[in-house]
Amino acid sequence: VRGRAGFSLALAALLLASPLPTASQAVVTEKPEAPLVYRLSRAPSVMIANRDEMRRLAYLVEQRSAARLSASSTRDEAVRRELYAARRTAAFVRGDLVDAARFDRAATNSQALSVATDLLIAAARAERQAGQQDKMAAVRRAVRGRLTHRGPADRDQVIALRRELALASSAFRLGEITGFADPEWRNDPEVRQSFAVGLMQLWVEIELRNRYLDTLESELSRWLEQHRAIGPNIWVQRQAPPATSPTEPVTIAIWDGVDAALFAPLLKAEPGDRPNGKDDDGDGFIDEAEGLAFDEHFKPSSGLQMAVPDAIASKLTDFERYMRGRGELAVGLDSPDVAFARTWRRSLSAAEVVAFEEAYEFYANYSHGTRVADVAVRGVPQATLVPVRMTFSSKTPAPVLDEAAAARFVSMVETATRYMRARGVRVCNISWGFTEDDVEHSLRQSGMATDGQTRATRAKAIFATMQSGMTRAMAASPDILFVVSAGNAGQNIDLAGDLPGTINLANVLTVGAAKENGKLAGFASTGPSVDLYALGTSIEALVPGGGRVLSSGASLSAPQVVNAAARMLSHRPELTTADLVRLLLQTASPVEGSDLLLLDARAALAASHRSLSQGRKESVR
Ligand SMILES: [Ca+2]
Ligand SMILES: [Ca+2]
Repeated sequence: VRGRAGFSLALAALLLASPLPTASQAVVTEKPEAPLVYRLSRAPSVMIANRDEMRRLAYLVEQRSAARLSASSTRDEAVRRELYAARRTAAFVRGDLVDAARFDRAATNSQALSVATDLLIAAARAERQAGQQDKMAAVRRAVRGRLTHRGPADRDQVIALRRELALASSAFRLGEITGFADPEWRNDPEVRQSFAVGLMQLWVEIELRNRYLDTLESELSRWLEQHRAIGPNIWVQRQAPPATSPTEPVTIAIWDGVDAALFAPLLKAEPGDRPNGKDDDGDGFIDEAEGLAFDEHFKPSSGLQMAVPDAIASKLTDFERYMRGRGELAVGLDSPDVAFARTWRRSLSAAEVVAFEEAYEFYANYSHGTRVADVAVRGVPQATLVPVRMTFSSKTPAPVLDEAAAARFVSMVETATRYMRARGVRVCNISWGFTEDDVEHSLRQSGMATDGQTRATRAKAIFATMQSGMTRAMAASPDILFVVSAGNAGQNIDLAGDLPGTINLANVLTVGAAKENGKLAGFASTGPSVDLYALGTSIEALVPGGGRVLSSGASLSAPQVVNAAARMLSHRPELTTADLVRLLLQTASPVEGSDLLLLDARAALAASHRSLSQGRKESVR
């Protein structure tokens, strides 16, 4: 179970960067097919050093992906794009630049090549054709030439590629392979397509792209200098204005850890149960004075924020700065924090990667709820904040999601929702989630079931237990609107079976991430269960200690819907959950060139003022 603030852990680095989607919401839901698997005879770290082995893998991936693409005519758009993206990566490994270009177009559904593919092909061709002396000069000319064809519409791609290059290092990648991919392979040499593609992608990065690193990075920076204009931000006019009349109290739950000191005025301690690990007042909640807490095993715990391990404590400010640098890179900035992130990342040896990744993952999780809460409570002076701490593990392997963990999860969810009902919570933010695949992955990582079929069967049952338990708990809480983030895996959550994003109850809204211009964010997950979209890119938010960072992810889209609902309730506390859902959805609207249903907090608030006189009768739940 992971938070969703746009960070990635370990193997996420091995998962294919999602192809740039042009389509919006996928609507075709089809029966998931058996995953493509590959039996790797050697460890990933051995394979990556062997060109022939990698080529063999590339031919196999090409063959199977092509077969799958031709086997079915109606296909989920995201799945189709992913298969073409796999063929594109395999083509690079096979050394076929013509195929790489062809599959890139199919993967992005566009006549123009993606910037990353375009520049890599141009650089590789220029190097091949150049004489012995001036290879890099020829590469630079070719790259610059290609970039002259790019305009404002390509700005996001240029920024994304530049960010990737700024943090790129072959040593870091090799550290990820030995530290994360090898152990995974030792647990089961039969790996998924995403793993195989990830491995090929790292090969392309290390063997092909990184030789042009400095040239590519400086040319992209140069281009950005010449294209400073930022596109329209549609969210400004959708923002709810500051309250002009007195507001009513409203209680909001953040199902995550928060920095209590930062939100002290919004936390209301209830008497009776001090933090001592015991249920002093016998109400079934332990240490619940200001909020409830659960550890990474879903067991009751104490403290609104997870404890910082000693090894990380001295580095918290560095990781905050690193995160800030990454956030600034994501908007195309150059700054001292960007330089800090770049230098730190590139200075790491392969042996240091696992510790670094786990520590940064810890920081991302540790700061997650504080960022989410900050977005949720802005401009709601009468908010009471009820934190229910989740603890996301940053260790590899994370605690296993087996049958016992599923039972604890269900118990946690029951206790947490009962607590929220007891505290009078009206809106609850859930910026986390997981899929059946995550359960399968957890069993695999823990070496719990080595046989693939057994593992899949167990994962299905474990996931079903968690899903039905959570559905039950939410259904029993009709006065609470649960706002769930759709996630950042760039997948159709209905095909992936995401929990709790695909729980379709009347009091659950699932929110996906859109960009400043109102189009789908590149990482955004979609699917029929996604009810609406809100801004999910480059949002400035508080981190523990009071600093601010820019970060992206559907984790920060969900609290904007929470905020809108809280603003509505702070004017009209008598609105029911059904009223909130109806008004939020009725007022949400696409912008031109998009068919996403986009949150319009201003319109929703205005409609909630109007709705009372006419809306009372129809809003009976
Ligand atoms: Ca108690
Ligand atoms: Ca106690």
